[in-house]
Formats: sequence, structure tokens, C-alpha cells
Amino acid sequence: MEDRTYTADAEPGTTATVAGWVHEIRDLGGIAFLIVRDKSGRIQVKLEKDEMDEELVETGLEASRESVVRVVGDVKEEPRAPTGVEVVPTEIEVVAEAETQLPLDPSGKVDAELPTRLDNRTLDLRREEAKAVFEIRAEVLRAVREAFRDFAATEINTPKIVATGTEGGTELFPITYFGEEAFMNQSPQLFKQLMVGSGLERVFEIGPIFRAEEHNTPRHLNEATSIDFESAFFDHTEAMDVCEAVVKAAYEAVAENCERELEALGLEEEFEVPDGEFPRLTYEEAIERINATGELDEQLVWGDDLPTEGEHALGQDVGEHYFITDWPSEIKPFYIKDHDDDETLSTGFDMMHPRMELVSGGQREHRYDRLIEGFEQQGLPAHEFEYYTKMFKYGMPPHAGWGLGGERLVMTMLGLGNIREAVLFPRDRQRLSP
Ligand code: ATP
Ligand code: AMO
Repeated sequence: MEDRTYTADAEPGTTATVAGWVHEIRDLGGIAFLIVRDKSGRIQVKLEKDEMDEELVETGLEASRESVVRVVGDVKEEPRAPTGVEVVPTEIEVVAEAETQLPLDPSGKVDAELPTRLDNRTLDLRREEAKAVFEIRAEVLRAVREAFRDFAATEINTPKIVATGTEGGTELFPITYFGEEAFMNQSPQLFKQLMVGSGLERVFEIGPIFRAEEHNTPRHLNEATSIDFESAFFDHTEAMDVCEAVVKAAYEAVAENCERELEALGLEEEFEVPDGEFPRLTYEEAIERINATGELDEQLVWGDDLPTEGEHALGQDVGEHYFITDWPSEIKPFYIKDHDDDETLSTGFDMMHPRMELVSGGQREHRYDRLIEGFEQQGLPAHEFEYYTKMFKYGMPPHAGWGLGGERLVMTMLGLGNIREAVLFPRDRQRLSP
């Protein structure tokens, strides 16, 4: 198979071997066309019934849709062909036959519901639109890695089987680890912090996080991809600068390198790279603006978390990516540092897309005594976190960082209605396989 030519590269005047799936057979009587699809596109294979070898024509005509075929032939210019070229075959081989009853139609003529698509991802990703999402997702991750490298951050991988949670106890998936209780990791939070005190100083990780979310929503997954950043000697404003640059780099890369995919999604006109600085509102301004929209039944007061409807109302009001800063300390986790001049205010921030939260971050509490106090205030058993806290006794620099939901980034970037569209094999309350 190594001698095969991608359909997009088949040059008129050459003899080529193309291999791919039978997208369609158009039988017009004396002439028929087999449309062969591969990763690069499609090509027309001409079958002239009276002029070509009977067996060859028959093999072509009898190939069922979505069978894998290998075609050897002369590539000719043909203005009437969809791509301007066609293959006049000398050999057609059905390499792998497909049953005629397909669970979904990869040509996209018949729409399928999301659960059917997720149950049959292999066939679903033969559709240009579905494939485009994952080509773009890959480009986003590539661009994000490159942006982090430009900021001199080192990529790390931290354990996903852990002894303690970090983001609130109820969302943990417990597992048994050689007879001991353990959990699937909710966030690389504590490990990335441990690494800023190491010789690495500035790190990033792109990896899975696991959360037993209570709610089944279009924007929550039980296994998600977290893009995490953490740097020594940064405060929260510097962490926000990096966050903004990384998100913009992802958009820029997609605009530059994913023209075909954006077109497949019908976004070639609409797609915009965010320009200008993301506005930074304080939490106090945010609740005032939400209250002023009149969209909520009850006015928000200081200390409330922002309800989903509140986020939506504010998102519509702001109309672009933005940060919410200076959250009340009491609603941010123990590892977030408070402002030095006002302990009721934290350095925690969220970065929002008009549709939803994308990022949480902040400057971290790096002073050992304060950190231990923070555990006590949140009712967490500090001794269970000793593997983490003890390193704060041996020279832990001030540091800051954030975590960005990879699927939420792709979802909001492409206007997808459901986060599951941005994951090959999503895990949710109803879905454990495939
Ligand atoms: P028949 O004599 O049975 O009609 P034919 O081989 O002469 O068959 P045409 O009449 O030339 O076929 O074409 C049938 C249809 O297919 C026409 O609409 C024609 O434009 C189109 N067609 C013919 N050849 C090609 C080609 N190589 N690529 C795309 N379309 C083609
Ligand atoms: P947080 O819990 O806000 O912060 O998570 C950070 C970002 O991760 C994404 N995310 C999810 N995406 C899909 N499904 C989920 N269930 C899910 N949970 C989270 C969101 C969210 O904004 N340790 C901190 C980060 C930090 O301070 O560095 C944390 O985990 O986009």
C-alpha cells in the first residue's frame, strides 16, 4: 500500500494508485462514476461500460458504499469531474467490503443524532465536518504547545492516579489501588505547583482530568483535557497575560492552517481571531453588570458564585473574551493567594468566553504557614496533603498559573452546540463505551 497516492495529489498525465472508501457510485447508464474518498479529498473513477474490461467495470459497480477500494489507473484532466481530474482505471480491488446497511451515512445526506454518531465515531469521522473538528483540535494543541515553548515553559506529565483531591471532594472518582483508596486526578494543580519550586520553574501540562460532575450538561465532561500552566515568580496579572496570549495563538494557528477545515464547518467567513486585550473586570463589577441586565430573578450579592444565567447575561453584555478578577477569597480554593492589602479579596481569576467559563487561575499561596491555615479554613485535613505542603518549607517561590479546558476552547472557537462534539469518545453519566 505504500505506493498509494493521496487523491489530492493525483497528477494528470501519471499512473496512480489511489486507495480509500467508496463515497458514492453514480450510474448514468453507459457511464458510471465511482467516487473514492481518502484523508485528502475525493476523486472520480470513470467506468465506461462498453469500452472497459467487463470484470473491472463490474467490480467497480458492485462495490458497496464505504467499502475500502484500491484503484490503479491513468489520471486525466476532466473539467466535468468534481475535482477537475479523474482516474481511468486498469485495476480495481475491493480491499475491505462494507455491509450495505450502515449505522450512519458518512456522505452526510442523512443526518444522525449525536448518540448515534458517538457510538459509530469511525464512520462519523469519515464526514468532513466531524473530521474537521478533530483536525482543528490537533492544531489547537500543537499551537498551544508551541506558544508555551515560546514562553520557555517545560512540558510535564503528572500522575492521574492520586491520593487526594484538590477541587472539592464531591467530584472525585474513587478507585482501589492495591487495596488502598485512591482517586482519579481532578487537576494537576498540586503537582504543577510542586514543579515551580523545582529546577523547572515554569511548566505546562496537557492531560486528562477526571470529575464525577453532578450535572449532565452540554459543557461538562467526566473526562476532560486540561491545559495547565504554572510559573515561578509570576503574579496573577502575568499569568493572565500568558493565558490571553496562548488562547490567541490557538485562534491564529487555526485561522492560518485550517482553511479547509473551517470551510467544511461553514466557518470560513465567520471565524475571527480575537483582537485587542481581553477586558478585565473585577468580580464586583461583574455582579453589578449582571444585576443591571435584569436577567436574574434574584439580585446577586457579594460572595455569590456566578450562576450560569448570570454568566450568559454578562457574556452577552461584554461580547468577547474577558477576565473576572478579584473574587471573594471565601469562594476560591485554599491554594489561591489573597491580596496582601485585603484578605477578603483573592488573586483568583476566571477567563470567560461569552458562552461559558474557559479558565480558572490565580496567584498561589506560597507561604507555608498561610497555606496550612487555608487548609484549616476549608476544613481539609492538611496532614493528608503533606507530600505537597512540606515542599513549601524548602524554598517555594511566589508563583501563579491557570487551567484551561481544552474541549471548551475548541467548542467555543467553533460554535459547537455540545462539548461532546469536541471529544472522540466522550465520558458522561450515560456513556462509558466506546
Ligand atoms: P451514454 O451514451 O449511455 O449516455 P456516455 O458515456 O456517452 O453514456 P455521456 O452522455 O457522455 O455518457 O455523459 C453522461 C453524463 O455524464 C453527462 O451529463 C456528462 O456531462 C457526464 N459526463 C460524461 N463524462 C464525464 C466525466 N468524465 N466526468 C464527469 N461527467 C461526465
Ligand atoms: P477549574 O476547576 O475551574 O480550575 O477547571 C479549569 C477549567 O477546566 C475546564 N473544566 C472542564 N471542562 C469540561 N468538563 C469538566 N467537567 C470540566 N471541569 C473543568 C473548564 C475550567 O475553566 N486547578 C484549577 C486551575 C488553576 O487554578 O490552575 C482548576 O482545576 O474550562
